[in-house]
Formats: sequence, structure tokens, C-alpha cells
Amino acid sequence: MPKIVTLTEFIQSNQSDFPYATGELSRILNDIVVASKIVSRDVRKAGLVDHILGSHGEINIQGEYQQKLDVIADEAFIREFRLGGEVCGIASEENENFVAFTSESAKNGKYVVLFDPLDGSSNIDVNVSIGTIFSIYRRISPVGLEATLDDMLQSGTQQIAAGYVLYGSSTMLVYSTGNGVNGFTLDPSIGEFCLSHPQMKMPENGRLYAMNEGNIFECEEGLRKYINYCQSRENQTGMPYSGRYIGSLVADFHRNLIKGGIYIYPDVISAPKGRLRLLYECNPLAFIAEQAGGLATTGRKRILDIKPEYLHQRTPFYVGSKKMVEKAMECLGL
Ligand code: AHM
Ligand code: MG
Repeated sequence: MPKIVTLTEFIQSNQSDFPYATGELSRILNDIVVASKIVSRDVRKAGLVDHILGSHGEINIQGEYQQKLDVIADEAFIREFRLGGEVCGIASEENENFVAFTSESAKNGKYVVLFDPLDGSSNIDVNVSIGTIFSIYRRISPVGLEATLDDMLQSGTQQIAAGYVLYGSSTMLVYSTGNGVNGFTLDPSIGEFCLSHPQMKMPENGRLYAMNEGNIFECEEGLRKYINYCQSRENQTGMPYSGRYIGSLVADFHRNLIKGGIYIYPDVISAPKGRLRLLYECNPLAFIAEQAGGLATTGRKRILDIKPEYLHQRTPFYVGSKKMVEKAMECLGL
């Protein structure tokens, strides 16, 4: 049997590959590992423990405030970053404003983390896969002061590391520091993420497409043309592609990363800028996609090149196998 490589060992042995090899980024990744193990444990109990499934703000039978799982996840990650000493501030989907940590050690932290603590929340109560998405940047404000909004509003090209955790039939952590993409599966019997998917590559082409087709008449003509192409025999396989839409971005993305495919959340009439958030949903997955040989665009331009203007900015999102995204863009008229 080959030796198991745990995520902690992997991070240590690859530390010199990091852009700033001082151990700080390794410690942030370890904070993410700890928080995601906590969330994974709670997700696994979600159907059993009513205080986890209860709606936020209600008082349960023990007189405790009930918490939604996405709030539990948000708090777990913030706690690790706040106390870890390397991160000066965070932004998350659950918080309207960014949070600048005020302790002296945090003010000396050189990094910010932007994350969606639990994406796919509509899937929580029905036992379908959900995920955490994260993005790490060097701060641009001076070390020693509190983090600023400008630290959060950096283009995706500035990401130092990004990744996601998928709470699926197993829990997986997939991340990149800009040297390819590696995937780790949590072995619950030893409580460790173990290297299971080294150097992941997204197939250049695929036959799976993921889009909420309920929106088909809400989106632009060019996209309907692309979906028609997917459903026809005109495409490169000579057979209709298979539609696969979980409605959980991390799970849809992860499947396409492994099998090849495209995920589309376009601008629609009800969401003219798309539904997904640039900073903590699209940018990190765009970074992973590109690192694995895939592509991520708005349908017209590269996601990572967008200069963010505000924290919860939305964008249309076309991500997946390179040739599929290119074909979709061609249908949009590029
Ligand atoms: P959330 O952050 O509120 O969970 O929304 C993001 C989710 C994605 O995971 C998913 O792909 C998409 O929203 C589903 O949206 P829709 O129900 O409109 O298809
Ligand atoms: Mg989300």
C-alpha cells in the first residue's frame, strides 16, 4: 500500500512553492482545514440535530438560539482566521460588510480571506451536496493597521491561493497556490484530509452541461443557441450532451473538473448581473479552473481580469472545459 500523504504533510513539503515561503500561507491553509473539519462534522449531523437545521433567530426547545448551518460555518471559519494571526480581515457572503480584525497580531497579518462559508444553501435541508469556497490575497494596505475595503476589492489575478471544500458523499478539499490543483479526501476514521487527486486536470472538452434551464427564456438568444447546440447531434460527440444541474455550484464545478463539462449562470431578467458573487464564488473557482487547464469567463471576458467595485458584486459565470466555454462564447457572438 502506498504511503498516505496528509494535507498537512503536503502543505509542509510544498511550502517552498508558495509565492511567499514564510509559513504564513501554510498556517492559513491549516486554519481552513480545521474549520472545514468542524463544518464537515456538523453537516454530517444536519439531519439529526435540530439545533443545526433550525432557522436562525429562533429559540429551540432547550432555550438556545437556533443557528442555521451557514451561520455555524461562517462563525467556524471566522474564528479560525481571527485567532490564527496571519489574516488581518475577511469578507464573507454571510456578512454585509467586511470584517477587519482588531487584535495587534491580526493587524500584523499580511493576508485577507474572502469566502462563501456554505454555498448551495437551498440544498442544506434536503441532504444534497454543499460546499465552502475560499480565496486568499496579500493585503495591499500597510501591515500593522486594520484591513481596508481595498484589500478585499482586488482582481482575481492577485489571488495567492484559492479552493473549495465539497461536503458530498465524502468531504473533499481542493486547492491551488498557483502550481496546479490538488484534491484531498477526508478520511473520517483518522480525521485527516489525504491526497486523493494529485495534479487535477480539467478535460479540454466534455459532454455535460449545467445550467438552471428554468431560466432559458430569461436569457439572451446566443445562450439559447448554445444550449440548443448542447442538446443536438451537431456537437463534437454527435450525440446530445447530458444536462446535469445540482444547483450547488461547488458540486457542479467539481463534477465538471473531473469529468469535463460546463457550468453556466448567465445574466437573466430577474438577475441582470447574474446570481453568483464575483469575489468569493466566481474568482476562486475561476482560479482553480485555469490552474486545471479550464476557462472561466462572463461569457465575454475573463473573470480573473474583472476589477471589483463592491463586495457582493455579481457576475454572469461560464466556467469549465476550455473548448466548451469557448464554444458558448462563440454562440454569444464573440
Ligand atoms: P447561495 O450562495 O445563496 O447558495 O447561491 C448560490 C447557488 C449556487 O450554488 C447554485 O449554483 C445557484 O445558486 C443556484 O441558483 P438557482 O436556484 O437560481 O439555479
Ligand atoms: Mg453562495
